[in-house]
This record gives sequence, structure tokens and C-alpha cells, in this order.
Amino acid sequence: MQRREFLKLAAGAAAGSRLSARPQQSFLTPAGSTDAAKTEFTLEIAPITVELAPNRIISTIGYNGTSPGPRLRVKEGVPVTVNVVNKTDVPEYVHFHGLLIPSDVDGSEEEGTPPVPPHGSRSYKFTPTPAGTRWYHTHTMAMEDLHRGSFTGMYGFLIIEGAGNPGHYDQEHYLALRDWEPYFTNQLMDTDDLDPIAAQPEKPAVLDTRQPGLEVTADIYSINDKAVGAGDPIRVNPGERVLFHFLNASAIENRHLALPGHKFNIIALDGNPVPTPAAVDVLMLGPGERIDAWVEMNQPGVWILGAPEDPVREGGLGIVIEYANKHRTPEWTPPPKSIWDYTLFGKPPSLPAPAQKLDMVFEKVPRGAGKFNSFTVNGKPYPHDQEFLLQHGARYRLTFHNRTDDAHPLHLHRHQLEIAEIYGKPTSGVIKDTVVVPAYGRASVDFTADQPGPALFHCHIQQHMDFGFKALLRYA
Ligand SMILES: [Cu+2]
Repeated sequence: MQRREFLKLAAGAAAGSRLSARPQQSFLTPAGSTDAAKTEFTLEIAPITVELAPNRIISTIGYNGTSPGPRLRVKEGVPVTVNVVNKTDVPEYVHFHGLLIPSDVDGSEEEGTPPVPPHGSRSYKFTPTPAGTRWYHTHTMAMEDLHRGSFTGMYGFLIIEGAGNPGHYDQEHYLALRDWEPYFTNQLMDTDDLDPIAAQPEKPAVLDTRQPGLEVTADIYSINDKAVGAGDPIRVNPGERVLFHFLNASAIENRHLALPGHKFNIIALDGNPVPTPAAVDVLMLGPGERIDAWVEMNQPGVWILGAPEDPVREGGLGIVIEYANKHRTPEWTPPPKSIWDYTLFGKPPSLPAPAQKLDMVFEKVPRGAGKFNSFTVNGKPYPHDQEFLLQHGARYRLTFHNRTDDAHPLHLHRHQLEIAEIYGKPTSGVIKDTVVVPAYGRASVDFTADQPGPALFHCHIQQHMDFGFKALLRYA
């Protein structure tokens, strides 16, 4: 064989192997055999340290010595046992976020799940469903203690493998966004609240001008357990398709993410495939939200995948993407102006609206300097005995009226929410468990009441939930 022919063949084989490495497969299938689905897990809750960077080591509480904790991979419909060992001095709850499982194992005090006692243990047994990128995290209250609840490192990915989530890609990565060492502030710092997405139908004619109280913020960030540049880069080859599973595991703030010169092709939101996959320049994730998106690696270089806001990215929220044979200082360039919009991934509304309606009005009670703001749902503090009583089997349209000056990630346990209207736009087919409703915005979501037992609704910002932003839905 002539050497030239051999080279041609070799090139053909290389191209072929790249294609064959990208067969149609479930986007939840493990890339490597070490990550197989299991039916029993143990999570040990104990103090840990996390080395975000060589000069930045924090102490927190985590699962099995790390934060994020181990990735739990299970099969849809196959029963699992999660044994939780609590080596701390306080009761703990592990919540399985985005699953349709009974109240007594869902992992929230409000729903009646028994706690994992201090220096004791408890087993959660349930049948995981639905398939998708879920997660697990502590559900304890923190109140004024910023070293408790979801301010700690107690969280991890929970992947439920199913049959029907096709995708094709060359490698995949699980990336959780975090902030650390939170502190109180009197200033509202959320930049996403300024997104000029739409009219603000819930903006009161007369604004409450009382001095706001304390919010929580942070200046130290990471993706998984590393600040930008401190961990290994993600190494890619030109032409590869890389699937990312993003999770905002922050207790505090909505986050944006961009990768200069690349687009994110979004295939699932909160683990649920979207009806209209679409490409965007910038992602937005509220606390608790997940995005599954693939990126075609077609801009050779060394880039930062990170937060567009300079102080956040420079504070650690990023990871380096390094193309083969490129060695240079990672580059960042600001992304094109972009507005996050769930309806991009939806389809036109088709069915008539559910006959059963529920309304929730959210208001912030500003408490002034040095005090904690509180929140009300329908004008009342938690709990709400009468307002949210569900008829089993009925479909509901739940409308959120956000009469506050900040965006809130609203989460309903044990049910799936289909967005019906947001930013003044109707849509359908976008199924979520956590929906960010913009400042002074309104959104309607539809859900079927088919999960008997109490179901907790709350804002996924820990401070907001702890100071009143929650309600318990009950079945009649
Ligand atoms: Cu909130």
C-alpha cells in the first residue's frame, strides 16, 4: 500500500470513528462504565473542607466527604434505598428534587417526612420517576444561620435513566454552580432582575418605599468544587459535541452562563425534554433549576465557560474549555445581548385551560436595616390551611403573581408544572419543577393533582423560604 493511500484510509477511519462515537443514545446514558445505575446508596452527612483553589479552602457540611456529593444514578421504575447517616448535631432532611414520590420520603419537614436524627440514620426507599436530570439536597431551615440548610455543600446530582431521551454526543459533563461563604447585605444584587423581558403586570401603582431588610449574597463561587482555572480544564477536539448537565445549586441567586463563540443547544429543562430544542448564547438558571444542553466545539482556542458578570466569573464561577493542542491563557469575551425566555422551547398552546384555578400572590415585607425581610403568600404567613386544597385527579392552572422587586425560582414538590403563560406569552409543553418568575411578573403553570399527600411549594432561595415564602398544598 502506498503511504499516501494509507494516510487517506487512516484519515477516513479517524473520521469514521468520530462519527461512530456519536450514535443515537439516551442523553442520560453514562459515558463510561464506572457510572452504572445502582439500587442502594449511602450518604454520610459530616463536616468537610473543599479546596476551591490552592489559596481558597472552605469548611462546610457535605455528603460522603465531598461537595457536590456522589452522583446517584438510578433506573426509572426500579426501587432504590438511600441510607442517610447523620454525623452532625442537628436533624437533617434529604430532599429528592423533581421526583414524583410520596411525602414521607420526599424529604421535607412540612410534608411530614421524618428527619434523619442527629448522630442517627434513616433509610429513604422509593421508586424513582420520571427519567431526567434530577438532584438531591438538604431541606433543613437555615433562618439566620448561614452555615445551615442549602448554604452548605449538601447537594448532588441524581440521574434517573429512562428509555426515551435520545441524544448524540462525544462526551458529557455534570456542572453544578455554587456560591460559598454567604453573608448578609442590605443591597439587592441580582442582575437578572433587570432583564427587560416584558411588562411588569404585577407592579403595584404605589411602591412600598419602606427600607428593605437583609438579603444574602456571596463573592466566592465555583463550578462543582473548583473556582475557575483551579481544576482540570474540559479538553475537547474540534467538531466534538459535548453534552452539559447544568445545575444551579446556589441557595441565593439566579445565574447566567456563556461560552464565548459557542451556542448552547438546549434539549431539556429541569430534566424534561423540551418540545422545541433551540440554541441560545446565554443560559439562565434559578436556584434549583437544571439545563441539559449540548455544544458543538467549533471555535478552537482556550475559553472560559462562565458567568457573564465579571465579579461573579472572576470570583470563581467558570471552567476552562481547552481545545486539543491549544495552550494559552483562557479567554473571555462578553456574549451577545440575550434574554432568557422559557417560551423559546415551548410549542403553541393547544388544549383549553384547566377549569380549576389557584392563585398565589407574593409580597415582600421590608423590615428595615439589620432585620430580615419576610414574605407572604396571599397576604398571610405560612401555613395556609384553607387556600390550597386539591381534588385528586383534577388538573389545575396555578397563577403566580410576583408583587416583589426580585425574581423568584418557585418550586413545587412532587408534581410537574407545565408553563402555560409567562412574560405575557402563552406556551405549552415546557415541563418544569422550578420556574423563575421575573420581578413584578406573572406566570401560570398547569399541573395534575395526582400525588396524594401534602406537597410543599416554596421559593428556592433559602432565605425567602425560611422567612415565609412557602405554602403547603393538601389533598381534600
Ligand atoms: Cu425568592
